[in-house]
Amino acid sequence: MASRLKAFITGVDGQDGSFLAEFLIEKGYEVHGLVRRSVNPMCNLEHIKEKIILHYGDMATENHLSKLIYDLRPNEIYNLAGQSDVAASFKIPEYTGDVTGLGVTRILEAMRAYSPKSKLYQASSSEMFGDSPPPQNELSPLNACSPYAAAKIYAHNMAVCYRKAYGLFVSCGMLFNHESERRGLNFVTRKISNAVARIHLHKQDKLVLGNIMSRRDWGYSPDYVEAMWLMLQQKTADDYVIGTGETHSVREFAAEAFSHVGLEWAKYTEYSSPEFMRPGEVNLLCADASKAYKVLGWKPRTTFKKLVKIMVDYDIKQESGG
Ligand code: G4F
Repeated sequence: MASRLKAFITGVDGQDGSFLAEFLIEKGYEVHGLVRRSVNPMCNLEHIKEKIILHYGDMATENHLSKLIYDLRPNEIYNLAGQSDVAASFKIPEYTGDVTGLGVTRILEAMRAYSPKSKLYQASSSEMFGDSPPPQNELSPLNACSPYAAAKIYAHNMAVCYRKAYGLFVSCGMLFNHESERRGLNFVTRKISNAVARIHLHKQDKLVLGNIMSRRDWGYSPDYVEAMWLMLQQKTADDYVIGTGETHSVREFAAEAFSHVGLEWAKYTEYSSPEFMRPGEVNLLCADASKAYKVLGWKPRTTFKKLVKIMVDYDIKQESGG
């Protein structure tokens, strides 16, 4: 009998990690995940805790990561761990560089030494494009506007370098913003959906935001984890932009979320708050994902309107104690 494919996911307890774990369990994989001891990993994993094997570790410590990769020799590794909060990266640039940047080098070195047949998915990011003109594709220049973007560009370049130099199977997903009901409240979409739910339920008076004119290409995380998996099912490793090809401003996201509960966004929203403005900003992201559509046969399934509805409805249920 053929043995089950083994996957190892770093950052398994995050939004993408938990959706990816569900997806791979459904496909029959033996799923292992890396979590930090300091966090409670069960928030997003409670419903699959019997079906997943968790390992404590940290992207900042090489020995432990190497030993895990040596012991597991996974068929597929998904590197989703990192300090992913762009605003926070201006406050903790060194830590961001260590885990988001150097973290992948630790994985690549361990793969090279102990598990060269593993395939690696590296979570690259549309934030790397910075002020490159839209629509951005795999050939667009990488122009960092934040310490987070600089760390992601380093990680991306290392992934490409190990693919070329050592022939490792390393594919990079240049994913545009992807959100869900599992998104942290520190990201603008969930901050908005949660505030809208609380205002609707008379638990909060107003929503305070920073720059509402910046535009993002927002998709739904469960659609995007499928693209990650598809990248590792190809004959050769490569880089792919993943996004919807539609761009909306933060203001449009807020307007859509408030209108879903019959409220006028402008009555409840303050913006340009210095607390949430960034020293460096990416103004406009819009994906040209035609390569992924063609080569991977991937397409986003969830529209902007549906995404907003999913998130607001979830938060209303949560905030109502449901
Ligand atoms: O939701 P955000 O914090 O996401 P951001 O910075 O685009 O980064 C996300 O997407 C990247 C992919 O491009 C990932 F790599 C990254 O890890 C993360 O998932 O902010 C979106 C926009 C920004 O322009 C920000 O300035 O919303 C603006 N914004 C306005 N008010 C705010 C707020 N962002 C946050 N987090 N909080 C605010 O109050």
